[in-house]
Formats: sequence, C-alpha cells, structure tokens
Amino acid sequence: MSVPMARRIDSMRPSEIREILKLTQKPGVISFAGGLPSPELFPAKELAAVTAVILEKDGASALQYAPTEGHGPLREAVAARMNAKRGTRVTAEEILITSGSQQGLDLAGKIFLDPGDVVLCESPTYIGAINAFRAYEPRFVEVPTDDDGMVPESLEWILETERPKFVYAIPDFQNPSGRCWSLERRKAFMEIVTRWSIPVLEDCPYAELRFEGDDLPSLKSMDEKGLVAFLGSFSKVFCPGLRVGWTAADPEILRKLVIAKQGADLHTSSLCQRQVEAYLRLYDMDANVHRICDTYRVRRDAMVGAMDREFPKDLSFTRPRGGFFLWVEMREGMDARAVLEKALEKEVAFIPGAPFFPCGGHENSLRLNYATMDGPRIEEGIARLAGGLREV
Ligand code: N5F
Repeated sequence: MSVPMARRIDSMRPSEIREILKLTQKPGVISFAGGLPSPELFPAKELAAVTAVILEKDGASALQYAPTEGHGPLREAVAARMNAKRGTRVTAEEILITSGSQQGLDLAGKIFLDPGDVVLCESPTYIGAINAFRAYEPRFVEVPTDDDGMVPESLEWILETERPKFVYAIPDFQNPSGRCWSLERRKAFMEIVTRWSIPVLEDCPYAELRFEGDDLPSLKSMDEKGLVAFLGSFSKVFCPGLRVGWTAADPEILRKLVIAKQGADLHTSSLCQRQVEAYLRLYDMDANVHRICDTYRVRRDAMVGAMDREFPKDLSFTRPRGGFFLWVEMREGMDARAVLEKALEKEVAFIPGAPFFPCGGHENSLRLNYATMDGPRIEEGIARLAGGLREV
C-alpha cells in the first residue's frame, strides 16, 4: 500500500546509529558504535533513593502535567552549574529543559529553518543533528574543519556568498571526530559570527568529560549579542535514559523554542526532572563526573594503544583528550561499509563515517566509541577489527 505523505519525509533518513544499535543488542557483540555511556557508571542506587523521597514528599506534582519551560529548581540548578563550568552568565529564565539535547536540535530546526535555508556545520558533524535538521529541508554547507576546529578563513569566505540561518557547532570533544576547538579558534569564530550576526547552536554534551588539559571557555560565554543557543545534556555525565537536557538561549529565542516544544511533547518528564534536580542537590555530581573521566581515560588509552599495535600503518586516527569518540581515516578508496560487514561477521560494530558528512563522500572514514566497553573487550574488539581491515 502506498499512502501520500509529506514531502519532507523523503529527505529524512533512518539514523545509522539507531539501525546499528539494533544489531549490537545481541549478547557477545563488542560495540564501538552508538555513543552509549558505560552502564556500570549509572548511579542507580542513588536514583532509587531520590525517587523514593520525591514520590513520598512531592508525589502529586512529580506525576502531574507541568510547565513547558521546565521544573523551576532544576532550571536554577542548571543555570548555576553551567555558569560555574562553562563560564557563562545565564539565569534560570534563560533555560528550557528539553527531552535530551536531541530535542533542542529538533526544536531549533523547527523555529529557524524553512525549506532551502542554509545551515553551516563542521565537517564531519553529528548524524543526529543532520537528521533532525533534515526534517525542515535545509541545504547544508560544510565548513572546512581541522584539528583546532572550524577554519575561520573558510567560514569567512563562505559567508561572502551564503546567508545561513545558523551555524551548528560542537566545540568540545566533537562527535564524531573527538576534536576540541582551540581557544584562538573559539575567539576567531565568535568574532566572525558576531560581525555577521549569525545565530549559533553550540551543542555541548561532552565538555565536562575532559581527561587532560585545561577547560576552555564555551562559545556562549563569549557571546555579546545573544546569538548563541547552548545545548546541554545530562546523558553523558549522568544517564541518557532519563532524557533530560537543556537549551540556554536569549529570551526571544527561548520563547519560540517553548512554543515549538508545546507542540512536541508539552514538557519533559516531571519525574525525571525532579530526579536530576534531587541528585544535583543531595549528591556530588562533580565526583560522579571524575569517576566517569577516570574510567574513560583508561579506555581511551586501551583503544589508542591497541590501534597503535594492531592497525595497518597507512591509516590515521585522532587521539582525543576527552569525550567518547575517536575518528579513523583509512586509505583513499577503502569503504568503511565493507569493513563493517566483515566486522559484524566477527561480532564487532562501529559507525561508518560517511553519514556524518551531510554533503556526502568520505566513505573511507569511521567512528569508534571507547566509552561503552571495558579494557579487555576494547583490546579484543580492536584485534578483531584489525582482522576485518586486513581482509578488506
Ligand atoms: O542529550 P541526548 O541524549 O539527547 O544526546 C543527543 C546528542 C546531541 N548532540 C551530540 C553531539 C550527541 O553526540 C548526542 C548523542 N549522540 C550519541 C551518538 O552515538 O552519537 C547517542 C546517540 C544514541 C542513539 O542514537 O542511540
């Protein structure tokens, strides 16, 4: 049966991450695919304790419909934490609690994009953002990006001919490349977008997961004109299943995001918002983040070490200083999808790199996540993957 549907659905694609996730549910599969946090780091005991208290003391409101903007005390806590960690000066009124930062991406697409509008992004960039924006039928322009971030001269040159609705950027431990923008690049970028008055979506779920080196200021902290909407998330520093994230934006943008969210889901789960708020109030989130960083640093080292030993020498990869991901570039002409087929036969999974480039190409690249699996499984998985690479 073929029923008529909206034109926009033709340009939308299933997420490769979600599709490959299904294959990795099988026991025994070593997955370097989806950006899944390591489950043994979830604070389940603490969540059980706070949930009991919430339901006992505040049960009716925790289970009731609630304002779209979010739970007041959580908005306060998010603003305070963001100001302390990311150098911003936002107030609780500038925070919208979203159902994951993924929803912030969709809502931004909804309020900014008409069909044919231009979105500038890094090259490569996060598939989930490409897919969220695609629903609104934009045209993507990839800004050349190197290990220090978007190249300012290239951005400037593109702005001579394109009028983007916004620039989408992930400056800290980028998904998929693991790169982190340098301070100089952050300043140069903000100087350019401020001069041209271009809105920016700063997607920042990984900044707190820094394994070494000094924290760098967020783009939002350098924003003098209210151009930057900052997307934050508790998924990677706490747990993704609660689906609690936020967008911090100027009042005018925030108001429109709220209207867009009203049509999407009314509000983010009242109970989950209270769980996060109570955890922030009663436990030590910084200690939790340290524990996560200590675990992932060891896993990053295990993966990089195994790749140095096992992988062919004509292949290059990033050595991230934080976050979840490592980016691999194979010899020109190699196809990561063919490697994935071999890898899946050996029960190892990763995400091919091509879908992270909205304008196409780059079939020879792939993304590996070192956060989910422990050291021995990382070493076993890399050995199997190296076998797959040799066969292809
Ligand atoms: O806050 P949340 O959980 O909605 O995270 C969405 C998100 C937003 N921005 C960036 C840069 C991200 O990396 C993510 C999460 N990405 C993961 C990934 O594998 O790329 C998780 C996807 C999980 C999945 O689709 O199963």
